[in-house]
Amino acid sequence: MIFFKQNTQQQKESDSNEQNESQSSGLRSRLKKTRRALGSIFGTGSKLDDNLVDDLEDHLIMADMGIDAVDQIMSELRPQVKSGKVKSVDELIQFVTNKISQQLEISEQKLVVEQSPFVLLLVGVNGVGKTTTAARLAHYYQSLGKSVMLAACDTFRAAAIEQLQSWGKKLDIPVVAQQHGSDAAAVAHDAYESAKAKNIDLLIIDTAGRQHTHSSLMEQLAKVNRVLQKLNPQLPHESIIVLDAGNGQNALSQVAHFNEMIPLSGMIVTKLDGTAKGGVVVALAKKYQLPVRFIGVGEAMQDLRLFEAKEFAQALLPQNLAESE
Ligand SMILES: Nc1nc2c(ncn2[C@@H]2O[C@H](COP(=O)(O)OP(=O)(O)OP(=O)(O)O)[C@@H](O)[C@H]2O)c(=O)[nH]1
Ligand SMILES: [Mg+2]
Repeated sequence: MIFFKQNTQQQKESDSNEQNESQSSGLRSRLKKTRRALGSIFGTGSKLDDNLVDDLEDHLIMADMGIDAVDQIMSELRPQVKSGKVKSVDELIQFVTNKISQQLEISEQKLVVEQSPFVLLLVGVNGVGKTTTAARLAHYYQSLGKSVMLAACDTFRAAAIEQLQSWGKKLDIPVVAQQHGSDAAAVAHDAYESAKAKNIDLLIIDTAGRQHTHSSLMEQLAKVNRVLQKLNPQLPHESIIVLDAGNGQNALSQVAHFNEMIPLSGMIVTKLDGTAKGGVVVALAKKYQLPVRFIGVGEAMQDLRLFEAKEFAQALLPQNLAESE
């Protein structure tokens, strides 16, 4: 049994529809690799029979949706097909889309940045998009009128500090940093003190990419967490694991490994534009029930988007036979 940090602010907000309206255009095109892979089973003139249902099951698994989620969908779908309640390919698509959406709903919880400074820690394995995500989050909250500060706690990889500083310059956001090789926990400490002194609303902490087998780096992460908690037991207010959708099922074990070191309160799934494994978001929601705070669907600043279950489910599957590509 895995226990996650409870974030008391995890209510859905009534304005989420409004925000999703502006971001929904384009999500379908960004998820087209996964949708094409799933849609490949629906050829022109394909009809609803046992073969098609079996094919669908295989393709949902290949999209990394995970056995548990797929089993649940199929166990509900098969009786509906048998009894004739689902009687066409289009109805099957609608049924499956709704089931996927229901499974994702638990993870549709918008991050509420309330306390000040609100401390958001980003963690994850190498190259998943943590630093880019830190910059995009900074930009997003800046555009909502929040003052933001970045903390360069990746003191491990060469040029990581400069990478964050360059984002800071572009966005006109202060970056707290020390030299390469310094103690990441000390940087986090200084950054929090500085954010407090400067009345910053949001402090985003970028950390080094690490594999769970790298015990000293994992221990360093636990230390960052401990040092923050000494400053204020509520810190960090949000600990987000950044996951590359292209890692498929491996993303699931990454969540478990990182959560052993620091209690996670949210996930961000990136690179959904570059993979046919977009179903992994469903597997993650099903297994961990953690909020998916944002999704990454491209390399541009605005390609970090709020996660909305229904919109995501509708983008994963062709929405009718005519549309299948
Ligand atoms: N296509 C695409 N690329 C992305 C997305 N998110 C991040 N990237 C790219 O992924 C690459 C790695 O991003 P970084 O932010 O440096 O990753 P990181 O996790 O900080 O890497 P380390 O610090 O080395 O562990 C960059 O080229 C980003 O532009 C996304 O949603 N889609
Ligand atoms: Mg980085």
